Amino acid sequence: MDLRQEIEALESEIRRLLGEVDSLEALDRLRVDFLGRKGKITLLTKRLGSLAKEERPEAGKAINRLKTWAAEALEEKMRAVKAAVRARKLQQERVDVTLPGRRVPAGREHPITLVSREITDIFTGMGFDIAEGPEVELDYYNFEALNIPKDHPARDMQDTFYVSDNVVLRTHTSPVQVRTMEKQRPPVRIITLGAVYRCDSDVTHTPMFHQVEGLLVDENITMGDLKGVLTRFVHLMFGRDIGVRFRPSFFPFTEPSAEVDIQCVICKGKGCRVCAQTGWLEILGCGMVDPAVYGFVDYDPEIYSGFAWGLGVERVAMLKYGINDLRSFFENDMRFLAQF
Ligand code: 2NL
Repeated sequence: MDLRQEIEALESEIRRLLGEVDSLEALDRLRVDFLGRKGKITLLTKRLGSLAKEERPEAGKAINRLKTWAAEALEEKMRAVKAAVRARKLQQERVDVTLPGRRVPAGREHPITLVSREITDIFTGMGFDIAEGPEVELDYYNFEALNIPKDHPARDMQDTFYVSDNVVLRTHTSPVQVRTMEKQRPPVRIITLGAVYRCDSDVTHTPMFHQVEGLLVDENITMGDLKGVLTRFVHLMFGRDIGVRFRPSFFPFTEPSAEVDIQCVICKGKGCRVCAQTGWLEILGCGMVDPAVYGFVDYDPEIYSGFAWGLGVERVAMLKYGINDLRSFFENDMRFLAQF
């Protein structure tokens, strides 16, 4: 083949190969194959020597043209491949900015939190302060100072979680009231709320539950004040049209003692399964503070009198929202919790 034909053959080979190239790596191999030190075009130059003298300038020019053309063609192809690679990358990394974001599932307040707040808001609205105290409590504050005798069944290992001989998990929030009276002279108007613990677990009892208790001590406080405050509470909590009754009862720390019933919120007093056909639901216990309790906190029962009450938050929440299974409060199923 003469040089001219070879130049033409190389040119068409390069054109063909350039058409097939689709990566920068393949393009670089092409450059080495044709324009490298041992490339096909470079090798052509070495053949000039074998030509007749008068043919050399013309052939040299032709090889240089091929070289320049090939370099430019490669350069141009490189720009095209780079653009294609970039376009491919952009397509792959495409972000649809119009897609809606992923929602972070928001937490909700637990129904026990909501009902506790509703109850405390009612009493703080009447002028009661909130008092706090430990959940791990001395036997003295949990039982002794509340006039609960040593042989009382509540003190049994079966009913109380003992931490040691004289330390228990509080079985009610009353010890907080004793501690407050110890520190503070009357008038005392406080409520306490929080977790309490009883060694009891079945369908209607959980070992931990929540109480709200209240205490009011001042001069000239009577059972009439107790009835007024607690009736007002029931009306704000369950509605003004709800019937309320006070029924005699017994607690070691109050005398006299009573239980407060409200008209059944389900059947409005007609009698149903929830109220066991009585038309009434027990909602809290209360009474005039027993003078024996004043003895422990050094209040003079000749000067001061007062009343106290306690209620279970889970029970109030069940009545208020018509929940029939106590265990729903402790399962933390979002389908239940999200409804309040
Ligand atoms: C109930 C009954 C009650 C009290 C709690 C109390 C506290 C002191 C003195 C006297 Cl420091 N009493 N608290 C009084 C009566 C009833 O709770 O059934 N709770 C769920």
